[in-house]
Amino acid sequence: MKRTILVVSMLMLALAADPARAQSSDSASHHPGGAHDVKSGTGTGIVQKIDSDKGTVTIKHGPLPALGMPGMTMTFPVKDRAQLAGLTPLQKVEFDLSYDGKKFLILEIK
Ligand SMILES: [Cu+2]
Repeated sequence: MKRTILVVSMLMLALAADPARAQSSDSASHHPGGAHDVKSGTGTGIVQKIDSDKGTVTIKHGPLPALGMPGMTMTFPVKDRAQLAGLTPLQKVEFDLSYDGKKFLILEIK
């Protein structure tokens, strides 16, 4: 009798754990890299500094309401370092920015 209770409770634990695992792997396959959490927006600003070694650009940007950010100067990594090649300090730029909850990334800058 004791053994039956043990088996039943283990079975219930397994059933309780499984749907959560199935759900998270299902979500991962539909949204690779947690894409459903990524916010993005377009901004404009003035290039302050370009660091081609680090692959970053510092921009004095205007407000980015889509990302809840007021105007400020900040350094962004760019997705493709080749995009830094055409930039010069004090250049006015337009950029597409994404934010995955941890990190900002410039997808495109021109
Ligand atoms: Cu900012």
